[in-house]
Amino acid sequence: MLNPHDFINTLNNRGISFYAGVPCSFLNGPMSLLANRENYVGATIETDALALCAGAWLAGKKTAVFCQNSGLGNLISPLSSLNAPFAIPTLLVIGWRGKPGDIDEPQHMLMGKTTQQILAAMDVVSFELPKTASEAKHTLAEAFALIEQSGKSAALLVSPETFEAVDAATRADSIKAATLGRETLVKDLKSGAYYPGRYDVLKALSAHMPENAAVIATTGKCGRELYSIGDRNQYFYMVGSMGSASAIGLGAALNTARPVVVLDGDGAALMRLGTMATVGRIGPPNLFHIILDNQAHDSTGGQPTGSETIDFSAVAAACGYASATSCDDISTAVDTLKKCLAGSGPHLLHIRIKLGSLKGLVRPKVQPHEVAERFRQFLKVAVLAKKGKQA
Ligand SMILES: Cc1ncc(C[n+]2csc(CCOP(=O)(O)OP(=O)(O)O)c2C)c(N)n1
Repeated sequence: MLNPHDFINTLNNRGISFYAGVPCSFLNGPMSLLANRENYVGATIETDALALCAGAWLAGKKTAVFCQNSGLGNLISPLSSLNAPFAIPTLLVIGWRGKPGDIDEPQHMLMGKTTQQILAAMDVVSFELPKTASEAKHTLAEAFALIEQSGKSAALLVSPETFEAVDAATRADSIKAATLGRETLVKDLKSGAYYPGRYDVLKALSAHMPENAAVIATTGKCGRELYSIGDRNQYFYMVGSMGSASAIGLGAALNTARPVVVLDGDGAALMRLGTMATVGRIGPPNLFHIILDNQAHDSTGGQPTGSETIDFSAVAAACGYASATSCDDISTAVDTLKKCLAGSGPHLLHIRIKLGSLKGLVRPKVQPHEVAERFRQFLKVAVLAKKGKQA
């Protein structure tokens, strides 16, 4: 396995002096180290990570983007229409989920199979990063030679267990350093030590979730915890497609008479903050958007999202949501759920939660296509009811 410190040092010695990225659990070691560097920007979406690096390159830096191949789609626009026409190179370090031959989750299989072809189609030469230091050194030399000679980008594809883990103390220091010294913009919230856990919040909300409500749970551990609390036909557990929960919720809410509850993460909400503008502008009365804010990408190892400076309620209000509430306790969250579902939305609830998830967390045993089908059946009944009322 590769030592994350040595890997970052090698990149620095090769002249890389600006980094940006969105986390991947396969890259947890080096990304935890980068999190506290001044020359690293944790972007909300891969598109921005690449564009940030393009800006830094124009300002004279050599750059590297760290991300997961599930975000490769988000790189296509800048790769094809920014990096290519302007001949702006970068080093892409990409966690290779769903690599052929590896056992991985269903949402990674198609992208895993096509990652190399997609990169090749974008004129990016990719290298598989070996797991031994001497071989990795050789591959890095090849990738850097290619970037220097061709002026094009190159990608290092990183398999699971390529990097050694960074010890917990170093990781905690990195995360603390990344968030240190920034005043929270969210008013009237208690110390982080008292924040409830996501599991407890979900348990309380699901206990008060009306039978007629459709619920969309964001990518990562949120859906897995909701499933662990109790599987229901009206629960849509997202896998992949990070950031899309609120748009899926909006599409559903506009086409059903049922209340639609979106359980979002802070990282996911920030990845597609623009969706809040669309929700506010269109104003579906039956949409209730909940952001469970642990200030981190908990599902990929707890890398900071930077949400401590974001007042999601103020954003929702500015976008035109009918109501917006921030809290850090379960009873306010439950009261807000009851009140909001009784009134006309769209509503936002922003709840601060602590980092961490249920021990031994399982994945839903029901397959994604089955989740979609039963959710569809659940919404269908209400679609008919809505049509009937309108007629
Ligand atoms: C486009 C894309 N980029 C990255 C990932 C990898 N990924 C999966 S879950 C996750 C973290 C989500 O963070 P957040 O929304 O804050 O929820 P939390 O994990 O804290 O519950 C990341 C980065 C992904 N699935 N898709």
